[in-house]
Amino acid sequence: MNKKKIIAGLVSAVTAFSALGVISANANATKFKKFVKPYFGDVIRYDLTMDQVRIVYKGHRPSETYRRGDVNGDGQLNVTDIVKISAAIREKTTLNPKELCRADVNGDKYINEADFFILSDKITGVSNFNEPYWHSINTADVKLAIFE
Ligand SMILES: [Ca+2]
Ligand SMILES: [Ca+2]
Repeated sequence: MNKKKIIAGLVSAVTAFSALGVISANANATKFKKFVKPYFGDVIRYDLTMDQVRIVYKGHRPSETYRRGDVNGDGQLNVTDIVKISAAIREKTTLNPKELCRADVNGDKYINEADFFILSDKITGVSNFNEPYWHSINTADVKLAIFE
């Protein structure tokens, strides 16, 4: 996928997201206060490093390492991963345990629009995961609470 296509895809994802009112959710915070406890299967925890996420499982199952933000686990960071986060937030789909760990790009144990924007910025080269997050996010807008 070339950069133009990625950006075009991102623009359409962001447009779709805006159309559904998720981006402007600050004005409608109460609308997004529903918490969903996702199914985490055998996952005990996940640890973020600069560009990776390590998923730790119960028992003797070895831990696994993926690229941070690679929601679908194909080794690439692209618009497909953004769309999966967007769809999960809008409850168009659910994420499986591994996808949840890979989707929480800021490591705050929630999947929400912060992850969407941070991953968008990373993919388009606007910023890296370690840079301060500059979008205004109302944490009341959380959709998926993890490990609560
Ligand atoms: Ca991917
Ligand atoms: Ca998050």
